[in-house]
Formats: sequence, structure tokens, C-alpha cells
Amino acid sequence: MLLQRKVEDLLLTVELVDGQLRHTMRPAQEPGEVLQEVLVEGMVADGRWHKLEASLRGGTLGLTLQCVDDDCPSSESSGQSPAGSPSSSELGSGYPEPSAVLQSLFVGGMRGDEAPHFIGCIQDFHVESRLVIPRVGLAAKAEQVNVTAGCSERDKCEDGPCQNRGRCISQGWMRYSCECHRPYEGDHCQEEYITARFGNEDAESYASFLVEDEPSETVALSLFIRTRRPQGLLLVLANSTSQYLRVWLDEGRVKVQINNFETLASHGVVNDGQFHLVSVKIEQARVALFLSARSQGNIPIRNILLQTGDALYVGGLPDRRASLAFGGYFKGCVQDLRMSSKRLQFYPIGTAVSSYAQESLVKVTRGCASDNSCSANPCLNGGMCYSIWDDFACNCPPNTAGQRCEKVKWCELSPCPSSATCLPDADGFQCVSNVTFRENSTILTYRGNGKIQRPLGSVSLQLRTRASDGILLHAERGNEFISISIQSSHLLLELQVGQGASRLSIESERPVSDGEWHMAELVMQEPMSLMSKWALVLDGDMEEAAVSKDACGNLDFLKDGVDILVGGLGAGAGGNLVGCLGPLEIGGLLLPLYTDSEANLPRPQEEQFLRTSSSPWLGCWGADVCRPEPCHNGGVCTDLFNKFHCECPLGLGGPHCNETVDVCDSEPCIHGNCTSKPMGFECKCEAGFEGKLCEAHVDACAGNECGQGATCLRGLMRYACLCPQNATGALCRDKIPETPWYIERIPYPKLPVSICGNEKLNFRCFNGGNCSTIEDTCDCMPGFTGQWCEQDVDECASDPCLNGGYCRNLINRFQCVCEMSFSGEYCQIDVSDFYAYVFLLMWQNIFQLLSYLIIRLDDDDPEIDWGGNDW
Ligand SMILES: [Ca+2]
Repeated sequence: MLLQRKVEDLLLTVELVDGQLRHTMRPAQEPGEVLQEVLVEGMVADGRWHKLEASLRGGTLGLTLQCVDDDCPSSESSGQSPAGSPSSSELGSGYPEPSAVLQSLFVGGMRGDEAPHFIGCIQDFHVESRLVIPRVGLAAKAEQVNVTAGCSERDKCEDGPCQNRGRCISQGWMRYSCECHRPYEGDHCQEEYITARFGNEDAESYASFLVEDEPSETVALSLFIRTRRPQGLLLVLANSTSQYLRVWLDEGRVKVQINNFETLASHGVVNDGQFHLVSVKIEQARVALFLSARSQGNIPIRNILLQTGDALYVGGLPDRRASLAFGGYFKGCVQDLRMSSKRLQFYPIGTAVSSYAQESLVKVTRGCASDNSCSANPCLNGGMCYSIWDDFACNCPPNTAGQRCEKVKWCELSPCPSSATCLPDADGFQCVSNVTFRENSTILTYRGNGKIQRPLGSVSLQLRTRASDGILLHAERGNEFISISIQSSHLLLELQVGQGASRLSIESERPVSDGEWHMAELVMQEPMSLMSKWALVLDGDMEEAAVSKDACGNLDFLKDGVDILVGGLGAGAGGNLVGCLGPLEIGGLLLPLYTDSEANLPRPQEEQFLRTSSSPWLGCWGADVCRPEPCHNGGVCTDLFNKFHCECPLGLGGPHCNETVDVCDSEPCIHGNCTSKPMGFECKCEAGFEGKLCEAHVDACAGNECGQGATCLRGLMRYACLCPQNATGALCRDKIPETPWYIERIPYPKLPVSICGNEKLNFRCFNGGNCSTIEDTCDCMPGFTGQWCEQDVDECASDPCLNGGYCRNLINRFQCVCEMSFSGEYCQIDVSDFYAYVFLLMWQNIFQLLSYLIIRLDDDDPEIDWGGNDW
């Protein structure tokens, strides 16, 4: 409605109907009856400004419309009601008072009127020559509802009226609608579906809804879930006889089962504490599963039938055991559950949406609160607990690690004495060091602490010695014993364990008494068996492992009550080790060099061997073999661990530098012959070498005389010059005369270069020359010379061309380019008369050809067979 005005007992209305203007007159008492009506042709609703004049003159309604915008189509419409209408005579008897005009005038719509109100702009509105819009002065009494100044034609979507990332869809001028993302709802997507918390503090919760749909074989179920549990029952659709659809979590994946049979599982996992949109679609005898709109596959199924009165369970079933069969009660949050077009609300929102009736809500709570995971103090060793949704995180002290700070980094607590290295171990730490044994040093003894549980099926040790015999480890109980020793420089294991077991022995393939560190591992080959062969692996070389012939039991007799002797059998027993031992382990348990009282912290390991002897000699030292000085005559002693070496002055040798030796025996001259002299030796160098020890090449190119632009090629004793293009000669000092301009230049071919040489010298053979078997030379192609074929033979050097002919120097030949009157290989034939004749003949030919061409051009056939002309 544009305007309505009451004049006496008539209602005059101007309306916009289907884009066209209509002016009507009705009796005020009976607004249903139309007395007169005027319609104007042409659309008004085109966004342009139009000038409209509605009149009632002489009882006749009038209406004119004129488009007044810049881009108007040039047409004007007006209309007038048919003359002689019944009530026309009563009209126009007098104007109402100005205030009455306003009281009875409605613009754009009427309060309570069901007809649509005007949406658009009005300006310059006069009634009976009085300005009504824009309002000024007296007119201020008028009432305005939802009217604003100005005329904004902006797209309302530009204001972004849709909240929560909702998509605004423009619907003509000033109107729009919002398309909401889940889980938002409402005209402006301003409302969010209320999340339901299941399993709060591990409560057994569930919800159920009653299906009110018509029977259907198509089901679309979707919901947001958030959980950290890898299993839990999500949804069950059931009728009175069966549960025909189940959705549950298994190992973090979503599983769908139809009719207790067909099962589909997601690829992705959802138990990461984030919201995931899970969708299940059943249609046309297939079930499809989606995670956040990403397909997880689909499978064929036997059809199901959803009927009124079926129940949808969420988060679990009333029957606890039935719930446990599918992962138990769901723990987490559910939001925006939908089935087909219906919403299933746990807590209804304000916006009216089509929903199912909620039947039950058991121990479900509103919102998505987290359990207080920190209340159980999950962080160990002083870790600080931070609560995150349904989980916790521990901020661990620097010396601990692990999700609960359960791993103590013991070595960061500096538990070992300064002489030892701390090594972390599965249950604690070890202080590791080397220990030195001498003939007179005390041996080490150990015992198990009585708490060793593991089977002892191995021994590992590190060893350094020059002694050819010595006992490393020995223990015995009754007739059972173990002995590890060095015999004749080889490592030897002897073992007798187990009921009726015979004595087992293994010897290393290689000697170990070389003063170097060696690592030995003695391993029971089948540690789970009662009896097994044993193997000895030296320095990690599994392929050379020595394996015993006989079988034996493990070393469990060492666990408790048996003394384990290390480094010998005790004072006075003889055969003690002279050398060093590194970390020694039995069954992976260290025989420690330190007692708890000698370390800064006691070892936390449950299973331990304990040192029962006094403290050992820590570190690894050999005897002080360089003192007193064993080297005579100024020789320098080097300590090689229980062995020394003397670096003797010239002419002296032997272990103590007290023997004279020929200095030339040590072959001091690298490329030369040695001669002994009273004060040393002298080297006579081979050709091409120089220096005191003939260690340096003689530089043959030093002071070379190659001409300008030439490259000096280094030989064994001599050099050669590689010439630039314009020079020749041995030293490239002879200029090559330039080829005259009228002589055709023939490009010089590029011939390959070979690289030759031996350990003394590298050289190259140029111009296709091959490496010669004779040292320092090349076999040249014909036409080339020089030591390395670097020079082209100048075949023109003897001026072979006669009668002023130009000689071309080619590869292994020359070519004479003769003067006009001469011919022949050497230009030796005088052909001056012959040429005059040839000239004449040639001119005649050219004349004939031209004539022929002219004739051919006149011809109809334009083809000229150039190829066929043989002249
Ligand atoms: Ca040549």
C-alpha cells in the first residue's frame, strides 16, 4: 500500500499490485466494495524514481505516472476511471481541515492491516498542495513507524546480518535470508543448538527420542560429537523387536552396523577432543558414512524400515549390558543431532524448529563441561597438572619426562661421583667407570641383593690388557661355576651349570692381548630354555661368534648368596688380571664399581648386584713404562699401555736406541736412491724430481721460452709449447701468414685429446694422439708432431706451390690454390690460352640461358626445372 486517505465517507487508496499502480475508491463503511478503480500500465517496481499523481476531479479518479530517473525508458502512462461513476456527484463538495487531512492519511501501510506494507522510497509528497514528506513544521504530529530518512538502495547483505559465519542470501531490495552453518539456527543464525554432556565424571548417561515419522526406508542421521574416549555407544535405532541401526566408537573410529550384520567403519579417528560431524545415510539399500562431509565409504545392506513409535537412543541404552557390548556408555558431548529433516533437541532453543519428542534424558548435563582430570593428581614426581578438556597435561620438572612425569632423568641429578659417567637405564641410572688391575691390587667381589627376578642368560664386559693370561671373573656354588679368563692371549669362557650338565668352554677366535679395548658378549643362545648352547661375540662381530659344543643352564645361581670375583681369585692365589676392565654386566645388570654410599644418590633399581669388597683403583692406567727412561742416546719414549716405543735419532735403532742402523734401511728417499753418509744420508733423485728426499717434481715449465699466447706443457724433464692459432714453431715464435681474403678458409677439425700418465706425471696427447707405452710420450696421428702431438706439421714449409700459388697447410697434406692462369697439383701447368676459350664459352652459355628463361616466362607453363639444367 502506498497511501490511503479517507475523504468524507470514501476511502481512496493507491496500491502497488503485481508491480503496477492501482487507484481505488471504496465506501468507508464497506471497504470490500470497489466503487471506482484506475490502473496504470507499466511496471513501477523497477528500482527507478517515478513521479505519481493521483487525483479525484469531478467525481473521477485519475492517476498519472512518469518515470523521472536518468535511465528511464521514454514512455509515460496515465489512467482515468470511466466517467459517470455512481457516487461521483457527491464528491468534491469541500476540502477537509488541514489536521483532518493528516489524521486520515496513511502512507506506506496501516497498523494492523494485513496487506503488505510498502518497501521503497517516497519523496516530495504533497497532499492538496501541502508537503507531507519530508515532514516540516506542522506535520510533526504525524506518526512514523520503521521509516528512515534518505533512500538507501544498498544490498542488505553487505551489512553482514547473518551471525556465526551464516551465508546471507539477497532477496531483492532490502530483503535477505540467512543460511546457517551447523550447529547454528535462527533468522540470523544467532542461536546455537545446546550441547549435551554425556558421561560427566563417568556417569552412565543416555537420552532417547520417539520417532514420529511416516514409515520410511530412508534415514539420514547426523550429529556433532566430541570425545577423548576411543570407544562408546553413540546411536541406536530400535523398534519393539530389534535394534536395526547402531553407531558406536571402536578404537577411535566410527562404526555403523545395520540389522546386526553389515558393518562399516570410518578411516579417520574422532577421539581427539575436537568436535566432529558424523553423518550416516541409509537409502536405496546402501548405508554411507561421512566424517565432516568426507565420505568414509558405503556398503549394500538389507533394507530397514523406520516407523512411528521406533526409538532413537543417544549415548547408550537403558540396559547396561547391551550398552557394554558396543563400547559402553558414551563419554563426551553431542550437539545438533538431526534425523532426516527433524532436530532432536536435548535442550530446546528459542527458535521454533521441527523436532521429535524427547522421551528420556538420563544423567545428561547441559553444556560441554570437562571432567576435572587433575583432581586425581595424575602427575608424578612434582609435575604440575593442567586441565584440558576431558584430559590433563603435566608440566614436568626438568629432571623428569613422560605424560605423567613418570620418567626421572636421573643423570640430570648428578648422582655419580666425578670419576664416573652417569648412564640412564630403564629403571634408574648407572655410574660407569673403568677399573685397573695390577698383580698386587685387590680384587673386586659382588653379591646379588636378593631381589633379582630376571633370568641371567648373558655376560658382557670390556677389557684392555697386554697380559697373555689372567682371570677376569669367577664364581662357584657346589659343582656349578663360571670362569672367564684370558689364556694364551685368547678369551675363554668355562661354564658348568644345571643338573648333570657337562663343562662347557668357548674360546675367542682372535687374540685379545694387544693393549686395545675389546668388548666381549657371552650369550645363552636360547635364554628361555633350561639348557642351551652359549656364544661368544667379540667386538660386536656376530659373524665370527664362537659357539659352544655343549649346552648349559643360565647363571641364575649368581642371583643370591654367591660371591662373584672380578679381576682374579684373591691375594696370593695367582693368575690375577693385569689390565683394565670397563663396564661388566651379568644379565644386563651392572656390577657397579661404586657403592650407594660412594655415589651422590642411591640407585633406585630394584634388582642390583652390590660390591662387597673395598673400593677399586678407578680409571685405566698402564704401568709407567717410560720411567725410568728406557730409550738411550736421546730417543723419545711413547707409552703404548704397558708397552713403550722409542723414537730413535738417525743412525740408531733397536727397542732402546742402542743399536746402530743403516739410515738407508728406512728408505727415506721418495723418488731417488739413498746413500749412507757419516752424518746421515743423501738422496740422488730420479729425473724430474728434486728436494732433500726427492719428494718434489721438477717444474719443467719454470723459465720456459714459449712465445706470447702459448701454453707451456709440463713434461717429466722437458716442456713443450702449445701454440695459439697465429703462431707455429717449437717455441711458437714463428708467425703464420694470414690467409688472403680471396682464399677460402677451411675450418680446422677438432681432434680428441687423450689424458695419459702415471703416479709420477700426468700429461695429455693432443690432436688425436694416443698415450704411448714409452713414458712421457704420445703416438701421433700422421701430420702432427711434438712430444705430445701438440704441433701440426707445416706441409707448406717447403713452398711446394709454383707460379705464385697459395699453399694451404692441411692435416698431413697441403693444397695449392693456383693463380688464374695456372693449374695442376703444384700450379705447374700454364693454362692462359685455355682460359680465354673457357671464358668465351661461358659467356655464350649465359646468353643462351637468359634467352631460354625469357621464352619460358612467356610460356603458359610457369614451371622451371632448375634441377634439370646441366650446364
Ligand atoms: Ca699440416
